[in-house]
Amino acid sequence: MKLYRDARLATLDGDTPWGAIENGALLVDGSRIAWVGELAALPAELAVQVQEEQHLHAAWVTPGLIDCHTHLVYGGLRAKEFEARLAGVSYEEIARSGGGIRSTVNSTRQMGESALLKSARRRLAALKSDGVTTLEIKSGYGLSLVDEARMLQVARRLGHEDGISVQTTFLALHALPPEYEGRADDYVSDALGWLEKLHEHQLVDAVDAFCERIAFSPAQVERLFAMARQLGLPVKLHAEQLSDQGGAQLAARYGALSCDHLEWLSEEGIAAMAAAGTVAVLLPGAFQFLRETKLPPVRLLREAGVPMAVSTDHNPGSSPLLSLRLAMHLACLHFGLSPEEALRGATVQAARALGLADRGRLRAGLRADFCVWDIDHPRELSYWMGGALLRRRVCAGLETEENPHG
Ligand code: DI6
Ligand code: FE
Repeated sequence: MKLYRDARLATLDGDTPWGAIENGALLVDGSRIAWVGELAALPAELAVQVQEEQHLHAAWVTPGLIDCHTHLVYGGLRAKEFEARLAGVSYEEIARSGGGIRSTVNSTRQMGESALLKSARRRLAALKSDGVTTLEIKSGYGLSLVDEARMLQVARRLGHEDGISVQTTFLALHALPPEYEGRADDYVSDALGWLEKLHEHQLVDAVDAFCERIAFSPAQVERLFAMARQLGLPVKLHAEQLSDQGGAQLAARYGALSCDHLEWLSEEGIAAMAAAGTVAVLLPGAFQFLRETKLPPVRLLREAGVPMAVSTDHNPGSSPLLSLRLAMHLACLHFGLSPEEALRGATVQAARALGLADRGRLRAGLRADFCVWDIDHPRELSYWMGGALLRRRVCAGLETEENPHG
């Protein structure tokens, strides 16, 4: 076993601030944490099993960061659209005139698996170099069986590479592709068939949809959720991002893992999420990049006891954000999270949003996913706007080499 010692641990376990442990040690057995605590308390029967010691010189250690909502795999960019928006055109106008998600669909359909893999891997490297050890990747820029399958294959392949764990999500109900213009219900019917096939090939860990005026109606989303339930797949929803569609209540009725965005979330939606144990995933990158002004009801969510996760929503149209730490910073600044809530949001609550019980904290028995940081206090993770703070990153017990800052 490998002992990481002389650490300051932000375990995020228990009720103490940050779950902090001074003079801490972390014992790793293969891919798992075998023991966490004050070094002086390490049981003798474990101490004799230590084969290797790493001194961390009082550096802070946190759980590995978890990015629970990304659209990392896609072709093309939307920087021109960004310019148009700066000149006054709205995101919804761009979407309605055939740009937006559809333009990314065009580019994605033209790219083969290896080109998609290469471009996504570059973006993934940025997220990893800032502490991400688990991320979710959605489909939703293919919008046909073969193109959605290719996106999910790429996500799976990234997940088989060392130093990262990937959860895949089927998001065919993201936008209506041009060949189905005026036939949204037929598209939904076809997408249900694709879901069955992709699930058979074990390409799908969860099911998501974009419930919005410019996307799919609650009734259409419900057909998808009913199929997901039949297949035993968990659901989540892009809900109340640009308007209140009652998506949160619908998702909660299906026991959704999470509802994401939530700027227009109603009090009924909050109550439904609280009752169902659904996580609220806050996406301040999209809020900022779209220059939204309507804030998600963070205070009410907090009062209702709804867990709040924080994620990048990385995508080319509404959140070209490649740092989960910067998302934490933006969640504090725009949405009023405390730095500790933001860190818990990108670890403990993000794990919950993915339905993963084996990570998100530093605790014996969980995966050995953790980060060693160049900081004097964990609040700095939400304070700095960028910077190279990560010293070491361990994923499933494996220390990966890609970080140049060590
Ligand atoms: N909401 C979003 O913010 C992203 N997808 C979604 O359903 C935007 C995706 C894009 O503009 O490409
Ligand atoms: Fe999204």
